[in-house]
Amino acid sequence: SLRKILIKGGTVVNAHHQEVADVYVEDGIIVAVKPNIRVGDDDVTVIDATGKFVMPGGVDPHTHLAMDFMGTRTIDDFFSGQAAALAGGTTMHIDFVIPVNGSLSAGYEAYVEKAKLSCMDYGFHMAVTKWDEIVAREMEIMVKEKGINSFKFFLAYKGALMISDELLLDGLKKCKSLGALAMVHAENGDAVFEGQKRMIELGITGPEGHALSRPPLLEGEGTARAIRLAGFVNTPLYIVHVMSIDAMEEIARARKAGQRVVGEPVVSGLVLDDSGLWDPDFVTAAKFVMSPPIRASGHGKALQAALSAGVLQLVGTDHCVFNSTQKAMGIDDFRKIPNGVNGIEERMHLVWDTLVESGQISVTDYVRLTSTECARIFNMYPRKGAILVGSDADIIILNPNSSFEISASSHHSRLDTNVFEGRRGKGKVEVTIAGGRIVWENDKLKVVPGSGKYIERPPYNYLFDGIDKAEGNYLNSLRAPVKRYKATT
Ligand code: DUC
Ligand code: ZN
Ligand code: ZN
Ligand code: ZN
Repeated sequence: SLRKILIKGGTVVNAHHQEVADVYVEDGIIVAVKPNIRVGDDDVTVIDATGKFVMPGGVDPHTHLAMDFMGTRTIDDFFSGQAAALAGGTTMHIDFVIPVNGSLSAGYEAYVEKAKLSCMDYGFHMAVTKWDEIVAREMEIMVKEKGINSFKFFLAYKGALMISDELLLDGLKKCKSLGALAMVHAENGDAVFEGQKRMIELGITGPEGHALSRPPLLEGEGTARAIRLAGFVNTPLYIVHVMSIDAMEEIARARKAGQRVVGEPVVSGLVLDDSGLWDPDFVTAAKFVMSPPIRASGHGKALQAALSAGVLQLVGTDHCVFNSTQKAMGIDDFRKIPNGVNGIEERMHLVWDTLVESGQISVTDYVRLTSTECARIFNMYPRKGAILVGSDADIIILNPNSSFEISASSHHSRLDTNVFEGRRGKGKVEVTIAGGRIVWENDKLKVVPGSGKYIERPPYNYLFDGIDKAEGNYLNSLRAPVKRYKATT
């Protein structure tokens, strides 16, 4: 029989519009959105959403589940990480496939295996960490056959994932020819390496050395360089984890000049500051280590303002979690602390409390920043990111009068710490519906490994529309070569 859910009386919110309406779901698809829906059957699950917001489930553009990194593996896999996501109102994420010895197809196969545990829908981005004819050909296969339309290039992690400007240019050109979106981790890896050495020489071996070794100016440099090289190739660019004013201002400048650049802050960068890195307790300090680093107070506020002003377009998490014992790999040397913090479970609550509850953005903006814009950019809209007839039934019900509190003792991730420990706020996700199933209700999870689907993302991105004819395009300002005549005597 059909799985039927009727959500009554809530305020249905999309990125463009909100109104009081009912939402009716059959077998994982939204089949009606209008006031006063009546369904005759008695096998319908009815949920009263009066006084609450009914919104598209969160879509997290940036996660690392079951990733092998810095000599260990993240402790949230595709099951535990997604279960945590669902408990926090996120119903889909896009994870980064890391190549195996530079091979994209080997990386892809490994992630297909890892994702078999999935309990919600997911997509893949692909990292590109070396360059040759095989990699170029594999990129094409990923786009044309595997539903991956976004590739990430690391300007940091020297000696591991880092690429040269030459490779970046090759990658940008390849992305452009495939209609795929290029993404960058924008920090100057050579300078970071130098900064790390300097800290160790100064005897600063603790977690605070992490922040001191890679200051905002190196993120500004990486961001500016990537933006300018993307401008030179004339292809759109997506900057992941924008953590600093320095990077944000580069994005603002480029966007103002008409360049197609997207900036993604992450929830840790929006709401935290770097003071935790100076905590005298190593475990407490090490849990804040991620790259680019969480910045001094002031950066987060500026990133919030940039989001509300439209300079930045969507919020991710970079959820990439390591337990205290894993973080302790770097007890004598911050360079060995596995980089990463949590956020997949907390993003929807913290963005609501920080931006909506404080009055910085509207409820429709909230939906755009946490769901719709991600679905649009990565070509899943309106299947994802909308409460419309025909969309997937990935729906949350948020009670603006209820409150949340964050703690490692109650979260659903496998992580034994929480970078947002003790935070509380208004606005709680009371119900999560994923793929037409109620998976989170009354503070209880009902999740089934293997129930999540892979979402293919064909190579369309609206950021490419008319790009080669757009004004301000460097290539369009090229003029015909000067005709020169040989002197005759
Ligand atoms: N930064 C992190 O903190 N973790 C994973 C990779 C990255 O760039
Ligand atoms: Zn309407
Ligand atoms: Zn990164
Ligand atoms: Zn990341």
